[in-house]
Amino acid sequence: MTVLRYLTAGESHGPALTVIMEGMVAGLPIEADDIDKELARRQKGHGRGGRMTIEKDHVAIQSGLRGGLTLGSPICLQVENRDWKNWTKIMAPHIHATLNERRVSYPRPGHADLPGAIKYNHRDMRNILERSSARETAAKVAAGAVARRFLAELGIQVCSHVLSIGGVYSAGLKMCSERTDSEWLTIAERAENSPVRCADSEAEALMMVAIDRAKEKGDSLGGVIELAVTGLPYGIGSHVHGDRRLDGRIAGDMMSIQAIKGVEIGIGFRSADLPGSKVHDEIVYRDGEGYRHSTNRAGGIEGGITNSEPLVVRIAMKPIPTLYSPLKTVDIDTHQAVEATVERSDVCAVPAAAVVAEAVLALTIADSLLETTGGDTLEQVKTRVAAMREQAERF
Ligand code: EPS
Repeated sequence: MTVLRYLTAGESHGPALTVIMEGMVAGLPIEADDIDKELARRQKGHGRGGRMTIEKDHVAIQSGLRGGLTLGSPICLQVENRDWKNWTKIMAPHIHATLNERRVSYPRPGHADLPGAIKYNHRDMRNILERSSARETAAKVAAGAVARRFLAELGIQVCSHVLSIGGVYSAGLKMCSERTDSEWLTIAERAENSPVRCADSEAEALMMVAIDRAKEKGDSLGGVIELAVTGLPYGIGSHVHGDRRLDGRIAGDMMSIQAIKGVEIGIGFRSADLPGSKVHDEIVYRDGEGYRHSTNRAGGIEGGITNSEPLVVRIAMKPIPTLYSPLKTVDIDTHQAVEATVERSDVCAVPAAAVVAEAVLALTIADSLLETTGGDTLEQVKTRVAAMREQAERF
């Protein structure tokens, strides 16, 4: 992040999650409701655990807005943890905390527990898991809601759907390289009403069965999420240096989300197996639209720069490491073999991760866009984006 920066703070069972965003333009209309809607979307999904019945995430806007408009100053957002009231003694920041209750000494394979504990020299791995927890993603979603609103003012939409869960794929959808802006939005709209955020009703039913089976077995499931950004002009990102390439920034930011293990842009890994003639998208000129492509295998980015086609990102989420039928591990007190700790968790959080990834993608795009356009007010950015669109049409 260069122009638009943000930092989150907060433990999963601490009092609240906080995010401070700096670099957002002045004059952007924001309501708490815009943010709460996104927080509610993140809480949904078949396969989520007990925590979601405790929380009803709601944002408290602490700074950066007046009269419903951003001021250009840092925006501070807070999401209270309702569960905090059950953890006040254990998670207390002062010296009288009851540290031995709920101490974690059996690290979970695949979790930050052990490497984090060794690195920070914590004999209680709760000191690691409280921060590595995906609860932090509520703060990312709150900040992302502001970025989304900013992009929407410029005619740019970020959307997603779940492509697979536990190896069950949505097979009934048109190839991602063939979809137009409006087809992406239709798929995302269908996904919005699905308990697994899946646009294919046959696959949806099978995904839900797979999640129920995993739950019965005490197991967990990952999956693949497809995201698209529509309405982008030519020219966001740059070829001139590696750290300005938009695809590089997206990949880094996607991999920074808890449990994300793979990222592809456009047809991604598949392009490695095909000849150039089946990979690159032919350029066409359409009156009123300007330069477009007959297909979109590149996923809307060439040379690190947006090319006005839908920007397509696919991410792989690993199964959550907390297993109710735990894997083998080692007790850090005795070095004896034991079964890993069971912390309350989700069987599958892929649908929620799609909402988180939308938020993070909105932040990445908003940052890169602001770097390209400059501007301190929404009106200045709107004028600049309109000029970029006009230049591409006239070119
Ligand atoms: C989550 C909150 C967490 C977990 C889950 C997601 O709350 P708790 O630990 O109290 O149940 O449900 O986090 C994880 C699976 C994880 O590994 O950290 C949330 O708000 O999304």
